Amino acid sequence: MKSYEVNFDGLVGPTHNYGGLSYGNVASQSNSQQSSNPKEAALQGLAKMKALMDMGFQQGVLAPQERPDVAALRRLGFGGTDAEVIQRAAKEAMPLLVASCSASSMWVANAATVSPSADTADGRVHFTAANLNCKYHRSIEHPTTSRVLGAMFADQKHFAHHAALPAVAQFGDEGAANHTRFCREYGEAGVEFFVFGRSAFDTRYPAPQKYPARQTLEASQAVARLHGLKDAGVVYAQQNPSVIDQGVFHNDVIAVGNGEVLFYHEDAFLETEQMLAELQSKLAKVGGKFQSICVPRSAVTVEDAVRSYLFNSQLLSRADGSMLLIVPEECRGNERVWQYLQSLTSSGGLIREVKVFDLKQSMQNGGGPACLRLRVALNETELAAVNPGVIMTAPLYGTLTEWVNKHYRDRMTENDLADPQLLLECRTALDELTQILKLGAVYPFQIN
Ligand code: SUG
Repeated sequence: MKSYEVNFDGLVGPTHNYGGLSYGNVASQSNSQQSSNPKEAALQGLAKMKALMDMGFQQGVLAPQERPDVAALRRLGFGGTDAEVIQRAAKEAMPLLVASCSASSMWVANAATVSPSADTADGRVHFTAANLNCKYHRSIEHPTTSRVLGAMFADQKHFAHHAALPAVAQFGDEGAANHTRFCREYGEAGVEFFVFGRSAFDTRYPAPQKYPARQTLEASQAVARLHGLKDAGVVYAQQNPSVIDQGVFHNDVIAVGNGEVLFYHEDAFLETEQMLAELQSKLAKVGGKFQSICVPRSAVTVEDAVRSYLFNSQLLSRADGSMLLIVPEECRGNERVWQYLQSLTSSGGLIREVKVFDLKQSMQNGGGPACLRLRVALNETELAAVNPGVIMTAPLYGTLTEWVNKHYRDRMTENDLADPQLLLECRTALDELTQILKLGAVYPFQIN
């Protein structure tokens, strides 16, 4: 049976703004308080989805969340009508209003960890929504994420959904941003690679000194257990704490893998040789031939990687067996990175082509091409069981572009977030979106 890697991209929500909310994420911090353009952000994301679909890749779309999150503000003690809740928060605790307005759910690599059916004990595709416990504005995403994923992958014969892990830092889970899967064919058993930043319970593991390590070993192990993965098909590795301290807040900022290939920076991991040997031997047991491409620090520094998001690229398999790298425009803007990419594609290796996308609106908050997509490997039967409303087609692209142009503002600052009219605009837009994507009622304002 045929199998595919389907990329579900997060549609940028209408409140996209630069809140400076993510300590440890250099771009989020340095663009704090700048004016954003939600319309441009959403159109940039849609253009990437359309381009990948036009190249023949399977592409889907994942809906944004209800923001401002009035229910979250109510839980923090702001009362009155919805408009009063927003006005009070704006007056008394602006940072909380900003957090409740974040469009951060666009970075769907953090929405969940997904294990394909070929790896799991019950032969279903398993999803665990990420608790995103490290940042308040992200920790409020998972209940809606679970409802949206449930509406997209509803058929219980093929899909199993797990609630987010306990909401404490010891089980900090950032989803697929720290998870990669190696395999020969998407429909065959593979090796799932979990990268953690620290251990919550075992003091032998070092931890970063400056910035938080968002993902714990214990969270990764819990997800592997929930999904029914075999020990023989799992590899755990620790991220190098010193790169976390340089702004590598997720593993997907310093490494990306696909098929049998891992593309990574020399400084990405601790115990790299041991980790590569384990990946090689476990993949060999399921018939695969592991290959790694190490980018040396002499060619690209960690700082270059963080600025350009070279590794936050999408590594895609083409029909002829070669690979394509989807990178953000910032890679072309960095001389060393661009030079490296030229030499990589002309070296006769597996990665033959680089395609550049303008995702500046998302990049300014630390989200590149890979952050914007959740990968779900599906066989033909499973793909047919996905809610067809969320699969990208030329007509859906047209409808969503029109929808964005109709509902989105082209400028967003803190003052705009305090405007109660924005809440009404967003709810009107999202209500229409759930009809376009055939999701049913998934937002708090639709179900309460
Ligand atoms: O969690 N930025 C996100 C970026 C997530 C990128 N995802 C991956 N690497 N997979 C984060 O730090 C910034 C929001 C703000 O500052 O307004 C933010 O949440």
